[in-house]
Amino acid sequence: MERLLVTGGAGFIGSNFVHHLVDHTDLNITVLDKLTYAASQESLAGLPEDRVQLVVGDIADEDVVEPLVAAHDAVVHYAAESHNDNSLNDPSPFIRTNILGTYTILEAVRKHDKRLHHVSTDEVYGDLELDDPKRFTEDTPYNPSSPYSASKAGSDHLVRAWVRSFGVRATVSNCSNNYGPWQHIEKFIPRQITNVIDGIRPKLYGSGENVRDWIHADDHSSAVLTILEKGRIGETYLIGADGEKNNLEVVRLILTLMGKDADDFDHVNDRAGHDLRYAIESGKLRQELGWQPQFQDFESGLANTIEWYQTHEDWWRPHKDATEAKYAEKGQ
Ligand code: NAD
Ligand code: TDX
Repeated sequence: MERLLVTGGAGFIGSNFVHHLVDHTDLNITVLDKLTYAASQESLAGLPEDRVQLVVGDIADEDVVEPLVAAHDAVVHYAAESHNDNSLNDPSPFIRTNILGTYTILEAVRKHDKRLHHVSTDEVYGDLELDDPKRFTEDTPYNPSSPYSASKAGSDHLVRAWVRSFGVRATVSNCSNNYGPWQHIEKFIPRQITNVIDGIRPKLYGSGENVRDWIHADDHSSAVLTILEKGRIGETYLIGADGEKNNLEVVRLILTLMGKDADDFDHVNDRAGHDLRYAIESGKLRQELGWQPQFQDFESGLANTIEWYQTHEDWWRPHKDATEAKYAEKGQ
């Protein structure tokens, strides 16, 4: 494998993966990205031009996708509409990009017999009760709750069907909630960090008891590369780093790390259909493929992330007012 096509490589996690590839492989990388509101070309700045190329285009556009797939050895597919709250406001781009876009990629890899790794989310499994001792495994039945997670579930099913029906050489990974630098400030952790910087009280949906299983984006990237290199075709791997925390704990930690009173937050309107708890059992990936997360300590990973947002205000500031105005319309 010499040439890799990375869709959505200008987004939060895709760009982290491109940096990871530059540092840990000799691959030449083409990023295919539509540069939506969620993308950031700055996240790719400074990478070697002889190894990383950006093509601006839509994964649902067959005329763009097919020749690119033909010219590469494998595809790692990150491109998606990714934010649950946006999917509640307007599901249409989620259906188009996440379902039709994945279908377009699948038809191209089928035609040109290329290896595919499809990046997905633990949200396809729905949610767990707060007091349930179980975690998600590769055998958990699909039960998505939101338009976003349903569209990702649909994309996973398409990949599985193309493997079984057409012999497409694909793997799938379902990862838990990522945090780290370059995450759009619409998402929970960067929204609250930038609120505190601005002197705004962090905003917790509902009771704040909802649990997410946090993993640093660097660990997600190393897991995806491990699956690309060593994963068994047709298999699904769950990616997680034993990082379960409820939203209340995360907000209190952000406030404390930023030198504020831990109770200095507000409860706001809950998200419609808000999933209670996600939790990943990642034994298959660890035991079969030998992967281990590097960020074992959430508090220090979060402290680094806070520092990154404090020192990269130029990057997020232009998006802050519009992001908050959208939330304000819903009392969030
Ligand atoms: P993001 O929203 O930060 O980035 C998505 C990228 O995809 C952007 O650069 C955007 O421009 C691009 N894109 C969107 N529509 C496109 C289209 N039609 N054609 C080409 N490019 C398009 O998302 P993220 O948080 O980096 O998530 C990346 C992937 O990882 C997604 O598939 C998501 O479902 C999955 N995932 C995310 C998380 C998480 O916690 N953020 C967890 C598990 C899985
Ligand atoms: O202001 C907020 N207040 C709040 O309490 C926001 C933006 C969120 N929340 C809550 C909702 C969730 O319980 O925080 C939790 C995390 O919210 P998000 O950052 O929106 O993430 P989530 O909905 O859990 O989905 C994320 O993880 C799985 C990513 O956005 C998805 O792309 C990924 O698939």
